[in-house]
Amino acid sequence: MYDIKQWRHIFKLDPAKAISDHDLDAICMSNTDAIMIGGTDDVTEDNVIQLMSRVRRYPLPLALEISNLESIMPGFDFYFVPTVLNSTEVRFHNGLLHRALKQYGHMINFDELVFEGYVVLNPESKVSQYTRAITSLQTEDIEAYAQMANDVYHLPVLYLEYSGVYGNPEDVLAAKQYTTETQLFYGGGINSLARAQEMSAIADTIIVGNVIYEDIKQALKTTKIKEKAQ
Ligand code: 1GP
Repeated sequence: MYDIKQWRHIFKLDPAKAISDHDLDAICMSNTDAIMIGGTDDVTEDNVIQLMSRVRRYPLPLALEISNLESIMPGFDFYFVPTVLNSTEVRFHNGLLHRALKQYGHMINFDELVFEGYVVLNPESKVSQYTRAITSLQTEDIEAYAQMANDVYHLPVLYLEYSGVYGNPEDVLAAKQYTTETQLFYGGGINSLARAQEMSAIADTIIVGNVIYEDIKQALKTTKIKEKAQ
């Protein structure tokens, strides 16, 4: 069985975006640790199943990050269930989870489920608008969320989600001081090896998304963070 604690690099594929077989092959044959499928808009059963079946040909862990109940399906190694800690709406804390458990609770293998605390930090991002997150956070706020995840909720993962912009390394470092047990994910604006190196020196795991669709060569270079460690 795969151990997510060992993952240092994840490519996140958006099922609503087109990717050629050539680019998908390069991503899946790269040195990444895992592929995560997830997005905010237009995530459907149809486009998730299409992408899953294309990625499944490759021998690497595959996770679905749940964005809505309609696109949940069997066949993934892991299911990441976000709880948006700075959302103003209960449904993004536990409301959708409650609905999912009511509907599918009897058939869930909880060993495959990873409850993921999210702190959404880019006010311009779709995820921030969709979840009505309070993004005007000071370093102290981020530290408190990290403490909440690590010491109160005992979440396996805390995800600092800057989606679309590069975050502030000092804030990531502040969160890292508090996540002694919880695995710290960082995602947002990683579009070069230099940025990948900077954030992976702080966070436990980096998530690389948009650049896959914007500059595949730079995307692939971000996996070089793993070469030094090996
Ligand atoms: C998005 O955190 C991921 O959910 C990655 O962010 O798309 O900005 O790389 P980018």
